[in-house]
Amino acid sequence: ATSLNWTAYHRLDVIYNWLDELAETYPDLVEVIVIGNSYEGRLIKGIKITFDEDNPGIFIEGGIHAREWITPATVTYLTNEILTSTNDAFNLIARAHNWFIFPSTNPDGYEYTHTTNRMWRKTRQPYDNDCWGADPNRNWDYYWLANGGASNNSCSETYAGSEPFSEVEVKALADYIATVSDKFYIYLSIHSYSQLILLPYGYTYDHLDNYEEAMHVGEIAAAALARRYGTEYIVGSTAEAIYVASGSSTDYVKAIHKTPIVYCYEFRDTGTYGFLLPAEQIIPNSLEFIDSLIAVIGETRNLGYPEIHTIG
Ligand code: 0X9
Ligand code: ZN
Repeated sequence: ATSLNWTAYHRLDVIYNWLDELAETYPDLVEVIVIGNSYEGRLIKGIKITFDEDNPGIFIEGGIHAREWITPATVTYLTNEILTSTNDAFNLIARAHNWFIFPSTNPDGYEYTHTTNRMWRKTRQPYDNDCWGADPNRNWDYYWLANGGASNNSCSETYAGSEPFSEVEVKALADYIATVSDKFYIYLSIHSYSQLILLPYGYTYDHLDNYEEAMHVGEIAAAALARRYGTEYIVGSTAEAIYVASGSSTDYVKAIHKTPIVYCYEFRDTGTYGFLLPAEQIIPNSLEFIDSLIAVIGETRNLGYPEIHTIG
């Protein structure tokens, strides 16, 4: 039997053991995917849920920033719903897709936030000046270190790394994505906090070719999210809505793999608790997120996806 709860935040081994249990419980659907090892030797583990080989896929990247604990928690909640929900409408949508789900893509950083420094963000590779880690959301090989959207100082919270893909966790994720990029049409990079749905690009103020369409889908998603509890998300192009961020996963996936639907979510809240979001909010955050995801899927389908890939 599988067991996890969403009334507390969990250590990495608890999450990983649960993924293993899912594969044992649902051997025909769930495959554990180990894409590599972290700098400190931990597995980078996710799952693929395959309902039908021909289904369009959705890729979900959680926990790239270590301290954003709500993201692995919510991503695992979604995973559980995909496999166990008794809601017929959600089941239909879930089973019409395949799912690539990585709840914790920065495992060294995540464990460090549990053992040593709750506010750690980066990876844990040692760099110069007695500083550790690069920002794994500034380390991707697309406009790396461009336009002031990252730092070349190893002590900075937004250190881009010594070169693109200097972080083994990021390289492993990018390499895995390359092997399956033709199997998914939605890529979501999950962060906290600020309650935002962000479109590429982050490295430039330039808009996507299909900016209007991507904004429209984002607005539909934010409206669906708000209908559950009134939680307000703002939708926008990353550089405009927050700040220039270069070398991020979403810019890379959009530009290199031409994935039609790419968003960065910034989950609850807007600063009352910030990264220290109480665990009582895991389930409400998850329920409203799932509402928004259903809306993204539905509206992209209305626009002719995944058959036609035109957002670029
Ligand atoms: O700065 C970041 O990496 C993200 N904000 S956070 O507070 N979670 O660190 C925003 C990244 C958004 N940009 C792109 N995904 N391009
Ligand atoms: Zn983040």
